[in-house]
Amino acid sequence: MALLSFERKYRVRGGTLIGGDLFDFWVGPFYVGFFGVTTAFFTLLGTVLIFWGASQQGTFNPWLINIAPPDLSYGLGMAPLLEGGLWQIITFCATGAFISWALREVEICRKLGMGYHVPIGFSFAILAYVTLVIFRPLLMGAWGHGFPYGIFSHLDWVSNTGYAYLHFHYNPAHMLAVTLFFTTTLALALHGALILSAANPEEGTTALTPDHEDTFFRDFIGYSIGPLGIHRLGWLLAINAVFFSAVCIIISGPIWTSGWPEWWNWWLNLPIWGTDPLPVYQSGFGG
Ligand code: 07D
Ligand code: 07D
Ligand code: U10
Repeated sequence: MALLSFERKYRVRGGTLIGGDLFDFWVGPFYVGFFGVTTAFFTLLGTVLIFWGASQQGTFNPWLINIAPPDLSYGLGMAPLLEGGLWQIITFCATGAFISWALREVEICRKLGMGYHVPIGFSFAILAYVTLVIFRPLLMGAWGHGFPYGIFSHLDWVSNTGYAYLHFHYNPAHMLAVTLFFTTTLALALHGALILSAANPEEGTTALTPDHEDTFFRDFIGYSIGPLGIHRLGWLLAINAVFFSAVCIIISGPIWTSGWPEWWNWWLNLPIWGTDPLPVYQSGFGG
C-alpha cells in the first residue's frame, strides 16, 4: 500500500494513553498527542533557558555555550539561576522532554498496533542520561557531579571524570559497554552489507531471497542467525551497550572510589599465580 493511502487509513482516533481525543491529531507529518504538547513545552522552555544562559555567559558561539551545574558546595540544594540553578531547571526540562518523547512513541505504537521495541530502546538512552545527571549526583550528594551542557565542556567533564579514576579503560563495565558498542556496529555493518548484496542486485538481475542470505553465513561461519534473529540481536546488543554504560558510571564514585586499575588486584592476588607477586602489581596493572 502506498505510504500516503496507508496514512489515510491508519490516521484514526484512539490508542492515546492520556487526554482522550484532545490532542489526537496530526500537524503535517507529525503526530501531536498529549505527549507531543509536553515535549514541545519542555523543549521550548529548555532551549529558551539555554539561549538566555548563553546571553548571560556572553557568547552564542555554539562550541562555547556552557551551562554548568552548581558548585559541589550546594550539595543537593537549589542554586541561584546563574550559579547552576539554570542547569537544574534545564535538566528537569530535558528529562521531561525525553520521557514525553518516549511516551509519544508509545502512543504511535499503540495506534499502529506495533510492539514497543522503539520506546523501550529509547528508554535505555534516557536511563543513561538520568544516571549521569540525576541518579549519580543523588548518590554522591551533589548536583555538581552532573555533566555541563556544552559541546566542548561536556567533553572536558568526560575526560576529567575518567582521570579521576586514574584509567577509566580499566573499569570492567566500561569494557563491556565498549565491546557491546563495537559489536553493535559490526552487526549493523554485516546486516547492511548482506541485505544490499542480496536485495539490491545490479541492473537486469533479480533480487535474491533470504535463503541466499542464510546460506551465505552457513557457508561462511557454519551458522545463520536468520532474518528476524539479526534484528533481535542488534537491538539487544544496542540496549545492553547503553545499559552497561549506565552501570560503568553509576559504580564510579558511589561504589568504587579508587582508581580503576586497582579493582583488578583481586585477579592479581588469586592464589593460582604462585607466590611473591611483584610489588608493582599491588597498585594495579599499569596504573
Ligand atoms: C547522530 C542523532 C542526532 C543527534 C545529534 C546531537 C545537541 C546538543 C547543545 C549547544 C549520536 C544533537 C546535539 C542537541 C546541542 C548545546 C548546549 C546521535 C545522533 C547530532 N552528548 N559526546 C557528541 C550529547 C554525553 C561524548 C556530539 C547529548 C555524556 C564524546 C553531540 C548528550 C558522555 C563525544 C553530543 C550527551 C558524552 C560526544 C555528537 C545527552 C557519555 C564526541 C553526538 C543529552 C555518553 C562527540 C564534540 C551524536 C563530539 C559527542 C550530544 C551526553 C561523551 C554534540 C545531547 C556526558 C566523547 N555529544 N556525551 O552523534 O563530537 O550522537 O563532541 O546526554 O566525540 Mg556527547
Ligand atoms: C547519555 C545520551 C542520551 C541521549 C538522549 C537523547 C536530544 C535531542 C535533537 C537531533 C549513553 C538526547 C536528545 C538532546 C536532539 C535533535 C533534533 C548515551 C547518552 C537521552 N570510552 N567514558 C562511555 C569509550 C574513555 C568515560 C560510554 C570508548 C577514556 C566517562 C561508552 C573509549 C576516559 C564516561 C564509552 C573510551 C573515559 C564514559 C558512552 C575509547 C576519558 C561516561 C556511551 C576507544 C579520559 C560514559 C553513561 C554512552 C557513560 C562513558 C566508550 C575512553 C571516561 C561505553 C569506545 C579512557 C567518564 N565511554 N572513556 O553512555 O558510561 O551513551 O555514560 O578509548 O560517563 Mg568512555
Ligand atoms: C529505520 C528503519 C526502517 C526505515 C526507516 C528507519 C530505523 C527498515 C522503513 C528510520 C531511519 C532514518 C530515517 C535514517 C536517519 C535517522 C537517523 C540518522 C537518526 C537521527 C535522526 C535525526 C538526527 C533527525 C531528528 C529529527 C527530529 C527529532 C525531528 C524534529 C521534530 C520536530 C521539530 C517536531 C517534533 C514534534 C513534536 C514535539 C510533537 C508535535 C508537535 C508539533 C508538530 C509542534 C507544534 C506543537 C503543538 C501543536 C503543541 C502546542 C505546543 C505547546 C502548547 C507548547 C507551548 C510552550 C511554550 C513554552 C510556548 O529500520 O525500516 O524504513 O525509515
